[in-house]
Amino acid sequence: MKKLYLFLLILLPFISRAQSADSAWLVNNYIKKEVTIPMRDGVKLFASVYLPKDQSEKHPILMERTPYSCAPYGKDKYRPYWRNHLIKYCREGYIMVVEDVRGRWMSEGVFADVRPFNFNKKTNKDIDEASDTYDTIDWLIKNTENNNGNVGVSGISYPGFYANMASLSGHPALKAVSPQAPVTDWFVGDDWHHNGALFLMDAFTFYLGRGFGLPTHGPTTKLAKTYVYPTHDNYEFYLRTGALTNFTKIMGDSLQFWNEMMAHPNRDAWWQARNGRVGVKNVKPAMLTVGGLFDAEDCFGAWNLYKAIDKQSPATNSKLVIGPWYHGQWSSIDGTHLGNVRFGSNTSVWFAENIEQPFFDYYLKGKGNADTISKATIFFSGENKWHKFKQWPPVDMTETPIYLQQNGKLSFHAASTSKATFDTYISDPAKPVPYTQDVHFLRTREYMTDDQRFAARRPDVLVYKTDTLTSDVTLGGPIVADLMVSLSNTDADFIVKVIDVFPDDFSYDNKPNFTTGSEVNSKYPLGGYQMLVRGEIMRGKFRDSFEKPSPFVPGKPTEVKYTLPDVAHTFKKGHRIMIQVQSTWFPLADRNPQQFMDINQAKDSDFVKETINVYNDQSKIILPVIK
Ligand code: PG9
Repeated sequence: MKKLYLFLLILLPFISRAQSADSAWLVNNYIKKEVTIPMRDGVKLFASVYLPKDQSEKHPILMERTPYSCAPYGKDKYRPYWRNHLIKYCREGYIMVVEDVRGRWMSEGVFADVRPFNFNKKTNKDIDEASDTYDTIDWLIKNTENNNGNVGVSGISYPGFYANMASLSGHPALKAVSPQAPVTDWFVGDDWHHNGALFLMDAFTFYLGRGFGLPTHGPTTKLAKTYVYPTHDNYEFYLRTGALTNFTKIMGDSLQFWNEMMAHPNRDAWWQARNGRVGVKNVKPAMLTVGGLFDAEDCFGAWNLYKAIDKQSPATNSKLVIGPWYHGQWSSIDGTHLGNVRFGSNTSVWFAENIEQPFFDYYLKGKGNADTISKATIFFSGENKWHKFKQWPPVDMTETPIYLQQNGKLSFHAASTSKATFDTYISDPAKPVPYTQDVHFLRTREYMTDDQRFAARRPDVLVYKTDTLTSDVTLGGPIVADLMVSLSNTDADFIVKVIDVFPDDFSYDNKPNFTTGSEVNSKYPLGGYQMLVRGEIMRGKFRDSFEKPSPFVPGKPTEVKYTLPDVAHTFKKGHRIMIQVQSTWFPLADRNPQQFMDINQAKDSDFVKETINVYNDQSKIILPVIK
């Protein structure tokens, strides 16, 4: 890895020289205005508007609405568009707008996390993020010099949520929207919960670690105070702190959304109102939904918002791009690798130049032809190639079961035995299975492709693997885990991990090429690496219903079936497919007390060990195999 840093040191001056030239260019060719925009209910939202000095043609508007601040504030301070591909939009003459959403930073009003879409807006008092977008666009079109009347909205993650809401605004000037890793469903798959299990580290860090949720009193440019952690070993901190009620005590009453989450342990109307997949009907703008195969935050949102629009708004011109990216990596200058896993090219630069900018140039400037962008453009890791599809999942995808068999065998062929056999482990919440082998303060993004050998060696992780593959196996689509289990208690979590086992003599032939395009030829040995392709948790009590959880009957064989986010991966010939099954994934997910109860109200004394049986042959993983 030393050579890698050396390589970076050589490269960095070139990157920073280019960026300083771009920043000088931006300041010389753009002027910045700070405006307050009146919403229909009188609340004023604050926005920074970057206008090209060029008056030779009328320019489109590209907007981001964000809860993370349109900083820097002050009309002489410029947003660092030069740090990534957005500078290319400035070079193309776009009017760039960033707006603080209602109740955040310099905007007036009351903030609401993932504010529910208001299906029944009747008066000017009935507002939501869609109506705020409508009012913002209307004002910009009427008050921004030299605009060409076309508006685009783009945003990553929480701004991706606002982009999705923008697409429901109905404003005729809004021609193109790109929700990227959009926050879509915080109970089933994004950020805060996966299948009802709380993503503890992300939620606590976001709300208290970053002070996001702490109350502010009127427009401000200052971040609220943040929590001082007693240790930077996150496994230790979250285990030592214990039950969620202890975290709620630390939060105090200041964090409304944390308290609301704790008060809604099941997917009730409160959660459904905050589900960005509900109501994406009659979507007018062209849509480009973007996500990362290895996005630790909103991988679910990208795949499933696209599917929701396709299903609920079939007339919409809706396209999907999924690359081998961590959260937001597509907007970075380096899309060549994640952790130890290499992708063979700079996928971020390719996306920016061949998909995203042609998309907006076509719909906002009438330049080029976005019809050349396929319905679904998907990068397959493992083979490291982009593929284009007319639909997703692909028409030739076959749901193919692979069976968890005795002695750790994994086979596409069901065993003929009728004798019920099972594998057993003891799940101990006092010694949960770590989500990564390293010690960290914050959640890593590399865990999404990290080596899983640390887990495979634990007695509370079941491991199943195929023989060495004699030909490639390509997966494209959602994975379904279909386990037959029995418990000694009345609840448990299940984590299924789909893993690509590299051959013992595997090595990458080159190091990441970052942005120069020149490959540094050298070996990068990863013999026996167990690459996580997809992992997902299911809180067992929600196996039949997220609305009505139910206990397990101790000792009774019970089916736990759930969907893991889509994958696009080729297991190359000579590799093996591996499945790992475990019941803790810490501190990524909160621990299950392993008895049926409202986990948000559990006390430390409620956490008990549990014996878990997984039945061979009846347990299978349904893989989306593409012939
Ligand atoms: N996915 C991140 C997030 C969104 C909303 C709440 C908490 C986290 C993000 O990057 O915005």
